[in-house]
Amino acid sequence: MVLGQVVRLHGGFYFTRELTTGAVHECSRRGRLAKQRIYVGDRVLLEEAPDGKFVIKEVLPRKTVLMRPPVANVQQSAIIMSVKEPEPEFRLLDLFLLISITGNIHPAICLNKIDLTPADPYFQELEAYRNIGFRVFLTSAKTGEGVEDFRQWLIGSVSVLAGPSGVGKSSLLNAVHPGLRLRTAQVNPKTKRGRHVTRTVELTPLVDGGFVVDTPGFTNIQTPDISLSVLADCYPEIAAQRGKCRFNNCSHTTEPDCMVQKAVAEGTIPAFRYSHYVGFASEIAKRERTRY
Ligand SMILES: Nc1nc2c(ncn2[C@@H]2O[C@H](COP(=O)(O)OP(=O)(O)OP(=O)(O)O)[C@@H](O)[C@H]2O)c(=O)[nH]1
Ligand SMILES: [Mg+2]
Ligand SMILES: [Zn+2]
Repeated sequence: MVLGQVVRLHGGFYFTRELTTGAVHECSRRGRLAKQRIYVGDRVLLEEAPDGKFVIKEVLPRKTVLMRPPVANVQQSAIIMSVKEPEPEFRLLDLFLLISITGNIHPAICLNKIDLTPADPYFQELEAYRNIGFRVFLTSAKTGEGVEDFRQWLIGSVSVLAGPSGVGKSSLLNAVHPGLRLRTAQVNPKTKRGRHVTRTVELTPLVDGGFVVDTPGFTNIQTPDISLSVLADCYPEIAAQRGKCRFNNCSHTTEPDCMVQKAVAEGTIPAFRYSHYVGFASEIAKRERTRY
């Protein structure tokens, strides 16, 4: 038996890298595993059949799982937005943050394409994220500005790059790791949106150590299936008010004597983040009402 990690799925095969030698094998799965899904990032036990073909015998327990796109065992996520073409969507950023935090995947934020326009128009939002403890990178895959900081952050970890199509995820990885040659394409000149260039999920080794997963851009993701109290805990600025509201089970939306609503009114909790919270909370409440 050999320990390996799935790096790519293609044509019904699982391309798997041996952890010791780094050799990549095209593997099929053992029949008994037919019902179990295998993700990129999964650690698996391989066996070489007498005919020289490799078979996945067992999928080892996952430390983390990201569902959209399906990737197992990532440690950190870079949520990429661009300052322009397309413009940043902070609701989507908050949703990606939520998915990361609830999945135990350490997030960071990256605003790319700063050569197109300075990040200044988003100064308040970026400060808000920094103030609650998120790492924020400002990069240009085109000029290389900020790329070195981002590269340092990737070293030694298994990271996933997420974000809408066209923000420059693949371009940024090409800048981080020259020679990677991931496919990129211009955004649609009319809509300023990406063209969904990256179609596959692939785990790529970095020269300095660590792995990174480029992903297809997407925007239609659902609010994770969590409770209202977990949602509040995913917002550091809301979690900081825990236990201070009049009601123990305060949802921080309409209740009286709510310290969160008070902090929003006073401006200590950013209104844009809070409005996304209210939106997510209402989706979660609706889901809970229709569950039984
Ligand atoms: N000016 C400028 N253009 C950039 C930058 N980064 C990426 N681009 C351009 O933006 C377009 C989209 O880049 P991609 O890297 O394909 O974007 P992506 O996020 O991987 O998109 P999908 O694979 O569709 O999800 C390309 O034309 C890139 O050259 C940047 O920092 N500055
Ligand atoms: Mg791409
Ligand atoms: Zn409250």
